[in-house]
Amino acid sequence: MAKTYDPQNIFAKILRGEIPNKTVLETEHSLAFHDIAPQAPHHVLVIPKGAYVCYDDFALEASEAEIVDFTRAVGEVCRMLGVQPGEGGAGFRLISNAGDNGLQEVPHLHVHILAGRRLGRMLP
Ligand code: DGP
Repeated sequence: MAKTYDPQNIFAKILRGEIPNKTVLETEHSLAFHDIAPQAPHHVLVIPKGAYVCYDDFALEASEAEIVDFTRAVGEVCRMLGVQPGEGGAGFRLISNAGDNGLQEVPHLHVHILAGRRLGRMLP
C-alpha cells in the first residue's frame, strides 16, 4: 500500500522553493543541501525530488531513472566533499532514518551524508 505523503513537510517546501536551503548539488531528480543542524563537519542531506516518504516506497515506486539519479547524487556529493575513501578522503557515513523506530523527523526520503570527523560506532 502506498504511504501517505504529506506535501506540507519541510523538504517538500524546500523543493517548492518556499524555504531557503544551501544547495550542494541539484540534478534532474535529486537535491542535496546542507543540514540545518550539522552533526559533523560535513553534514549534507540528499533527497529525491519525487514524493517519497522513505526507502520503502522509493524502492517500490520510483522509476529506474530516479533511483539511479539519487544513488549517483549521493556518490557525487561525497566526491565533491572530498571524503571518498582511498582517494585522499577519510570516508563517510550514510544514514536514512525511517518511521517511528528510526526516529525519522521529516517524512520525505533523505540520506544523511556525515563526514569530516571520526564517527562513533553505531552498531553493536
Ligand atoms: P531525520 O531525523 O532523519 O528525519 O532528519 C531530519 C534532518 O533535517 C535533521 O538532521 C535536521 C534537518 N532539517 C530539519 N529542518 C530543516 C530545514 O528547514 N532545513 C535544512 N536544511 N535541514 C533541516
